[in-house]
This record gives sequence, C-alpha cells and structure tokens, in this order.
Amino acid sequence: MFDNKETFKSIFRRNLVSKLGKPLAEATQEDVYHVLGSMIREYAGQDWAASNQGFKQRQDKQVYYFSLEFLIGRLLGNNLLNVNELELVRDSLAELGFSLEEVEEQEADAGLGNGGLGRLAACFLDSLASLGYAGHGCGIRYKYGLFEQKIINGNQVELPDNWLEKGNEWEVRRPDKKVEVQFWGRVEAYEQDGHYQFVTKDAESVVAVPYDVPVIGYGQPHVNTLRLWSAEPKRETSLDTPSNYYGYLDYSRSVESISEFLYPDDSQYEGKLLRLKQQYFMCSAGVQSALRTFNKLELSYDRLPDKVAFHINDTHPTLVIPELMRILIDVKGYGWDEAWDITTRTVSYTNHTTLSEALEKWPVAMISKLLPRIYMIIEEINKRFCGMLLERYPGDQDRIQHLAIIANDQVRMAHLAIVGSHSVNGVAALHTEILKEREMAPFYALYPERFNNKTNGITHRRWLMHANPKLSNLITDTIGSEWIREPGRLNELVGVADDASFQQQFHSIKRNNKERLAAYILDHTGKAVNPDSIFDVQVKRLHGYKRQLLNILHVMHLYNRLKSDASFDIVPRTFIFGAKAAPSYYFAKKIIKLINTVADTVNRDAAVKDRLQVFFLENYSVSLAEKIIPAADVSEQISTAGKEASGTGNMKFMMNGALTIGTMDGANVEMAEQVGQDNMFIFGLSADEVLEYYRSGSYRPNEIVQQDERIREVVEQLVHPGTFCERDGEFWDIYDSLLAHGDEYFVLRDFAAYADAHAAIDLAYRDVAGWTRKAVLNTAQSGIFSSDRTISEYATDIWGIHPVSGHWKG
Ligand code: HBZ
Repeated sequence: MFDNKETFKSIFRRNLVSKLGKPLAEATQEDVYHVLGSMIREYAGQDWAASNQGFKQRQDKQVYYFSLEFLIGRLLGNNLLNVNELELVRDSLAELGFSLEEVEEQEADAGLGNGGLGRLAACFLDSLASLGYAGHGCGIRYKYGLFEQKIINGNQVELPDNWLEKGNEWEVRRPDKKVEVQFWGRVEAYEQDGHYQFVTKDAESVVAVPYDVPVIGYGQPHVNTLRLWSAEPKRETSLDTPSNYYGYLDYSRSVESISEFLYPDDSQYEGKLLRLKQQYFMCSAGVQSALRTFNKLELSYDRLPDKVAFHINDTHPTLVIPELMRILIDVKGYGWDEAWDITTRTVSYTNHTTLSEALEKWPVAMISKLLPRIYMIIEEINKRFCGMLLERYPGDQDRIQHLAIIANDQVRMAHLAIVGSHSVNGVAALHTEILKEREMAPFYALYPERFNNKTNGITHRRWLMHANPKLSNLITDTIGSEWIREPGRLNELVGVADDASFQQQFHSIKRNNKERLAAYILDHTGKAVNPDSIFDVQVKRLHGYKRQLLNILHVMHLYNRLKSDASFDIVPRTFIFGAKAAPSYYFAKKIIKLINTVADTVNRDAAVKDRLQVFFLENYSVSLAEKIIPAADVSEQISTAGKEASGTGNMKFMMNGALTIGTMDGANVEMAEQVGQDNMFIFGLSADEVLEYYRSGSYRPNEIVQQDERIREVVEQLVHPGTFCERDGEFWDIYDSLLAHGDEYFVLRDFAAYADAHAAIDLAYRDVAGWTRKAVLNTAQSGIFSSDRTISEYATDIWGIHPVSGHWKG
C-alpha cells in the first residue's frame, strides 16, 4: 500500500490538505484519525471492487449472515493490521509527532450490539474475510448504538450513544442499492390459471438504504461487505394540502424510528412492535438485495441453495424464512412445495440461549396486522407442519400443541427457525447437548440430522495481535509467524512453557499490560492501583445467571476476614468489574449499585487497601475490553452451570494468558479439555446437578446460610447498615432473591467451593514460575478457539462453501 514511510507521509500530508484544508502543523488527533481512516477505506476500495467482480465472474456461493447486532468496535487499528500497514503507519505518525494509539482513541466504538451474540457476528466477519470466503453481514445501521453507561452515586445511568456524531469513515452510502419494504395493509387474493395470487393493498412503504462497510481480510486482498440498512421515508409526489403535509411528517418520523436505536436488552424478550418492525425491515431488505445479486447470474431459482446461504443469528432474523417464501411464491411464481424446498435448503439457524425468558414469541395480533402476507405464510407453514405431526403422532394433541409454531395466540420464533432451516446449531458442546436432550428434544427427535454443534471462537487478530502486540511479537519471535495463519500452532508454545527466559518475558509483558490498565484506572477513577496485585476480572453483561453477585459476595467476605483476622495473609488482589445492565432490569442495576458500594468501602479503608481493591469500570465496551483483557491474571467465568450457552470472553482471556476461575459451563468445558483442569480453577455444581435441583425442588438456601458463618455474615450485611450498606435494607431485593425467592442461580450453594477456588488462586500465584507456566499453557492451548476454526466448520458443514481467494499474501 505505502512503499515506505516517506511515501506514506507525503500522501498523508496531501490528504490532510485536500480533505480538511489543513497543514500538518494545525492538525488535531481527530483530524489525523479521519484522514487516515479515509485513506485506508479508499485504498481498500480497489480490492473491494475486485473481490465483488471475482464473486460474480466465478459465480461463487455467497453467504449472508443476518444479525440484528454487529458489535464491531473500532476499525482503524484492525484494518491497519489486516492490510499489513500497522508498523509503518505507527512509525511514520510518530515521526510526524502523533501517537497511533492516541489517534485510535479518536474513533467512536461501533456499539451495534449488546454482548456476546453481536461480538460473535463481528469476529465471524473478520474470519470470513481473512480466510477468503465470500461471506457478508446483513444488519441495521442504528443511529444510536448500545447506551453509554455512566456511574453516578454508584448507580448506572444510561446516555444515548451518538456514535455517528462525527461521521463514520468506514461506511459508503449506496442509494443506488435501495429497496422497498412494506408494512401494514391487507392481502387480496385473485384466482389466476387455477392458482391464487396474493397482493397486499394499502401497505405503507419504507425505503431501505444500505450503508456498506468493507470487511478487509488479513494479509490478502479479499474484501467482503457488511451491509447495514437505514430506514428512510418514501418521497411523496405532492405535499400540497396541510393534511398531506402533516401526515407525511408523521409518516417520515415513524419510518426513521425503525433504524434509530438498538434495543438494549440481552437475554430478555420484549414484545415491542418497533422491534418486530426492525426485524422484518432487515430481513426483507437483506433478502431482496441478495436476490438482486443472484439475479445477475441469470440462473433458475431452483439453483438458489447452490449459490446463496442465509444464516440467521438467533431467532431475531427468522422472518427471512417467510420473506423468502413470499418472494418465491408471489413474485417468482413458485408453488408451495418447491418454494419450501428452496427456502429450507438456503436457511440455517444458530441458537444462543436456553433461557426461557429470551425466547421470542410474537403476538399473532401484532404480527398479522403489521405483516399480513408474512403472517399468512407463517400460518400455512404451521398448518402443514402440524399436519405432518398429526400423521407421525396420531392423537398426540399435547405433543402437537407443544411443537406447533403458532400456539396460545403467539408465534414461536425458535420453532419457525428450526422447521424452516436445514441446520440448527448450538454454540458449545454442552449447550448443543442441552438443546438436543432437553430444550429442543422433541425437535431433535423429528430432525436429528439438522442439529449440530459449532463451538464459538474469537478472532485472534483483534484479541491477541491487535490488543496485545507485545505478546503477539514474543510468540512470533519464539515459534515463528505461522500461528497467525494457523492459530492451532500456538500449541508450539507448550515447548517453552518451562523455559525460564521465555517465562520472564511473558511475565514482564503481562506486567506491562497491567501498568497500562493501572494508568487507565488512575485516569478514570483517580485511584492508584498496585500492578503487582492479582488482577482478577469479571467483564460481561450484567445478568443473574452470570453471577456477578457471587463474585462481590466473596469480595465482601475477603474484606471481612482482612478486618477480623490480623494473621490473614493474602496476595494483594484487585477485583475489576465491567458490566452494562439492561435499563429495565431492576435486579441487575441493584447489583451494580452493590459492587460500587463495596468498592467504596474497601477502597476507602487504608487498613486493607494494600491488599484488596475493587473497581467498577464504567461503560464496558469493545475498546475497553481490548485494554482490560491483556492485563488480566484471573478471568471470572462463573455462570450457573447450564446457563451460559458458550461465552466468548472466556476465550479472549485464555488467549491472553489469564487463568480461568470458572464453572463447568458453556465453552469452559472445552477450555478445560484443552488446557487441563490443573491449569484452571474449576468449581461448583455441574449442569446435571443444577438440573437435578430444579427437578427435585430440594435446594434450601436457608440451610446453607445457617451452616456457613461466612455466608451468613455477608448476607446480613446486605440489609443491615454498617460495613457496606448505608441505609437500612438497602439491598433487600438482593437478600430476598437469595433467601425468600429460592436463590435461582445457586449463588449460596456454590459460595464455599468458589471461596476455596480463590484460596487456590492465592496459593498458586505465590509461585511465579508455576503461575507463568500455567498462563503460557493457556495461551498455547487457545488456538482452537480462534473464530477461524469456527468459521471453517460452518463453511464446510453448514454452508458448503470454499475459500474463493488465496488465503495468504505472505
Ligand atoms: O451469545 C450470548 C450467550 O449468552 C453467550 O453464552 C454466547 O457466547 C454468545 C455468542 O454465542 N447471547 C447473547 O449475547 N444474546 C444477546 O445479546 C441477545 C440480544 C438480544 C436479544 C436476546 C439476546 O433479544
């Protein structure tokens, strides 16, 4: 791209003048960011056009990954890395008096997702492009991403995330590719040549305009597209009367609200009309646009499944199924059976949760009014599906009712997704087993061949190479650079896990990253952190099942012990939390308040502050994760077993050499298989034991409180003013969740085992060589959790695609 630093610098100066009309001497960091970003985007434009041209010429099968969320974060650093210009640009900017790190800080995070599901989609895009697959993202260009979190008096306060305020260097608006999406109206049926034709009358049209973001593959000229749709009103021909005029304003506002904001609920279903509109808007626009590309091949639609795959990320984009049926039948003239065959062979579905509160069920009344023709098609799918069930299970009304797509005046989206696709996958081995054996067992009995597992992964390019460049360089210096292309080869580090000089370098990189995070904490909280303490981190969405409560109760216990037992000797520990709570999730917000309250007490107490500190870092986001994860010694992955489908943060920490304290849940199970339980701190109930408690109803949290003095003390401290709580009964709701409402997530049941695991951490950390060895082994065995492995499996097993361009420029 740039031959050398001098060429870069001269092109850069020229762009600064032509784009901003500024000489270098007047340029701010923000200016540098914008100019550099636009240069990289323009440069990628060449490869982008060539990639699209190549897809068309070779007629490559195209995968469209439909997701309501793409949590991509910042793009400058990653794009520089992927086009192989990171070092040169960093050095050249330094010569011009700018720090690339600080320039990167100017970019707003694209926070178009809630958590793991959205971030997974972003990692998948990076792997698809880097492995040379023709795989694109289809999503919504939300004007406001996930809210910005402020902590005020210990409470979460949400502010709008106006991420587009200063423009977005990476996107290209493509009005030439717009499509129309229809809502409301009524369906009329006509008979034509013995067939019914369906036409929707009096519908409201919305224009979907795509904004394309190039997805640049690593080290090769392969560029895919992330197409994000924005809703715009259709222009009226005449606004000549006041009623037309005001009517148009109302219409225009209601249209723009479709792509206005991301719903901030994770693992929580909210049956809101606007959310349904968002879903159909994206599905219809995405399907129409993909079919427009397919049309250019001039093939029969019978061949659609050979040339196109639609993947749906959880049930949020399930309307892809009836939308494709609608187009095949109403527009392309297919009969039902042929259309159904094409649709099911084109669509595949990933499930990300077994939590019943997250399962989408749209009221029939809502969906049938908003999307009358789509609802008719869903009804027909349901009718035929139930007919099939009746043949298979004659007289078994209960089973049919249980499996039906429409029941109790609701459309069950997971059922529609399973019935309408050829592949259903879970996201970790344990999760897939739970789907097959429990949650979706009757569907598994019907369609065993559809169910498969695809254990999640993370892109090692962002999460190791970009977030932790020093470690990445040490690895390359030690085992060569092949691991970058084949992350499985990280396991060659096993050979140096005991090497004293390697250990020393590994350890000093971690220490360096900890200093960097300590500086961030000082900057943001005014508090100094001891970089020699154990950095013990839990960062993820706040949810009951993720059990931040277990962590903070244990911190309270440690504090109590430090205060009461003068001989209690611990390795200094810094507990770090980061978490956003859904704005409507009252309990989760109380936990945030509790963490901040405990942090206040602990950090103010001069008697313990050399041994224990607690921080809640506000506004956890992708860019903050990139600072925190490389600095962690301990990774908290402590969900109630059976509840966390996979987890992906767990993998990021492992790759960066943190040791996991965790339950046998989600992908932790497979991490333990890779690295061995000796190199993790596994504790707590198993998924089977949890299930058994639920079945038998025999769990008695009160008994545990009676038996364990440590637990009694912390639980009482939740409600009695004194050590932690200021007001009488401040944390009654938390107290009640544990004692009056049965401790749904087994916090108290797992407390003792968790405390023991922490004691084991304390002991292990005292042996520097022993600890570092474990840390190295974690990095060494993490290669399998690269999303490159995951994507190769999707490509082969589900999508039937091959890399279309050479994988490595070298
Ligand atoms: O998907 C997460 C799972 O909890 C986690 O275990 C897994 O690793 C990850 C990737 O597979 N699920 C989510 O992140 N879910 C959501 O963010 C969500 C968002 C909107 C919803 C429901 C769920 O309406």
